[in-house]
Amino acid sequence: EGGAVLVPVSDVGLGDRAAEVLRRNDLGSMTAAAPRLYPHMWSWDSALIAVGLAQLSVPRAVTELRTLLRAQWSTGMIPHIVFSEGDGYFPGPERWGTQAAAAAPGSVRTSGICQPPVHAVAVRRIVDAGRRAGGAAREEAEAFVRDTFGAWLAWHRWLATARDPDRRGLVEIYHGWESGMDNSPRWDRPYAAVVPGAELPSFVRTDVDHVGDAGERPTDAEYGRYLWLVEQLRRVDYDDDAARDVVGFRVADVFTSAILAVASDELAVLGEELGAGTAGDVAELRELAARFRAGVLSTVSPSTGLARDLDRRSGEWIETETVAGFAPLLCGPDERQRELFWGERWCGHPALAHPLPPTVSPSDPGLQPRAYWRGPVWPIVSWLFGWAFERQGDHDGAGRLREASLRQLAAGDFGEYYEPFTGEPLGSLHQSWTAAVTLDWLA
Ligand code: 9WN
Repeated sequence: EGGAVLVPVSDVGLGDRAAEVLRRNDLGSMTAAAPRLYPHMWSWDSALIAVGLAQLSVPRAVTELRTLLRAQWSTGMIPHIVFSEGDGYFPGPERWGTQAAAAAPGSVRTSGICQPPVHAVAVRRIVDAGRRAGGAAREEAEAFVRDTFGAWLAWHRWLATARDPDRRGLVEIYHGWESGMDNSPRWDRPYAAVVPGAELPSFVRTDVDHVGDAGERPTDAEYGRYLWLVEQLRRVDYDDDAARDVVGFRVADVFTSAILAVASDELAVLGEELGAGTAGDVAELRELAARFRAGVLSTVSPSTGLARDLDRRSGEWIETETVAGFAPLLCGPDERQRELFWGERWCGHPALAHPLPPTVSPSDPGLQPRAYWRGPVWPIVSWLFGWAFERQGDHDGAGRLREASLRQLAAGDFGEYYEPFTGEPLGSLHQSWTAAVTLDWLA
């Protein structure tokens, strides 16, 4: 897998170190996203963690996703956080107050918003790992797909209805956290219109206690807006229809839409292969894949060649050039985007420590190299593109991302994100999904 790239000798042991990170962050039936900063299960993290776990133990990877599905709402939504018993993270379950939501599960505490639907990608990886191992691992992986196909389908359906009511082929998000790229400059314009009310209950942040420098995290002003949106959603008990009318942030997110497109294709193939779901379900998933791919392509800016988000409240395109602009390349081959991706404005920029996609173009003077989603390189983003390239038969592109990523990760810190020009790990260290994608790259 990943092309014929040799791992440097100095990297011997990297896989063992990555496995150790996952073991230490293992809470039993879920994996904490990070040891201190994120002591709970996050939705898109758990999928990527399962990709790594599949290399170590297929049953443990299955357990991870079964735990996540136990938190699924009756609407089909998979919540972005499933809370463990651990504390120290803000906002915790009390602040979310989802127990009042009619659709929330009774037995598990969750947040009330979602994250990108990368899960079917992980399910595919688990099946492939199970088949390679054979025997009981194969049986367990395949049984898992048959058992849970309906739940994943419900999740995709919910995104395609509640979050795309006009059937544009674009998923709407109600919070920057839903994009997984919390403070990306993509969201600056829509967030400028979010003005916390005086009624916003006071709060004390904990995240800044767990990173080297508060400058690597969002600002207090940003947190005020994040909490205000939670407050607005909580007041309507997270009801989908009411939320659409009251929430101060409504953006059609191209990156999430691209993930829904490609994940729907993956799920359709799994359904067909394993005889899970009906022929109608599979056809529906194929339609979703086509609709969301078309939606993503409809946003491409003729001048920059990058996909754009659409602010549904103001009706304006968001022109900010971020890595999310490569959404078309994530959900299908795209020659123009491929050239841009490897070109001087992005991975080919001479000042980069490694030829990997930073969250903002290095040619953009607004890039902030240490600030979270405003410039650093996120290994999971590199992994997603590498996975997509491999899937498209672009083994060269996938191999280049793998090789550069393994060099970036060689010191074994498993940073949450990396400074693009120096290669320094930033944010939380021993981040689970960083360790997990390392294991996949090494497999
Ligand atoms: C809010 C867990 C999560 C990731 C997100 C990342 C960060 C949370 C936070 O951590 O978000 O959901 O508290 O900053 O932005 O992508 O899933 O690793």
